Amino acid sequence: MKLYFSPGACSLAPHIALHEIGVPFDGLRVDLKAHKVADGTDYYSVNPKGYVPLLELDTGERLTEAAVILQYIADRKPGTLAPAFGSIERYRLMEWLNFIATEVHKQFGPLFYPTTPDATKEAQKTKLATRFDHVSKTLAKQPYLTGDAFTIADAYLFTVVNWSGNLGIDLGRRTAGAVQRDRRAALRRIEGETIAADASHRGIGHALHGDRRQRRIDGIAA
Ligand SMILES: N[C@@H](CCC(=O)N[C@@H](CS)C(=O)NCC(=O)O)C(=O)O
Repeated sequence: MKLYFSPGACSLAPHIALHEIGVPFDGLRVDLKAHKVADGTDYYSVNPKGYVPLLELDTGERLTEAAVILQYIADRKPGTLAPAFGSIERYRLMEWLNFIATEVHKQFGPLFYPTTPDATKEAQKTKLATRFDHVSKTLAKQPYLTGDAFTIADAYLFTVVNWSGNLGIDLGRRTAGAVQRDRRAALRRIEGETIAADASHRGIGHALHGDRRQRRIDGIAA
């Protein structure tokens, strides 16, 4: 399989999922400003939608949309990152994936555009805070979004929370705590892998590359 990704973008979620299930894949880096793949290929010729992530299967078939790609990856190792297809637990997972995609992920966009008026940015932040409040209330009851086990929804949440950086969004204590925990887990699991480069310009990059003290705490040689 091939994953088309851009560092720190939402493609980080399927990147994490691929590492979690341990299937071999090639990561192809896309420059979203130039719309070029690292080898110079015009990215629109790969994905006419122009955005990442895109997963190319060994058959050559191409899948887009993060929530769908995540489920495809999870279903390569059933029972690992997603409950069985057709079960009510699977619908609960899909409910979270849709929530993160539409109520969280896409609400971040206007915060990154320099032309967005300040009043709109403030309104977006308030909306995001209410969404994170819902996440925090869930994480107060259970360690992961759907219960006791890490799933693709947690990988997706981790990725979008990673963008909140210095934007001044109220994540809620539980959400921030869970992301810290997943960051440490990610450190253990993905050390030295291509995903480190994917994460490098955001918060996890700090954990992966910069925070030697945390690396010692986690038992990873600095
Ligand atoms: N609906 C898509 C949205 C993906 C998306 O927003 N990707 C962003 C990075 S997080 C992107 O590639 N933006 C560049 C563009 O839209 O041209 C999905 O859920 O996968």
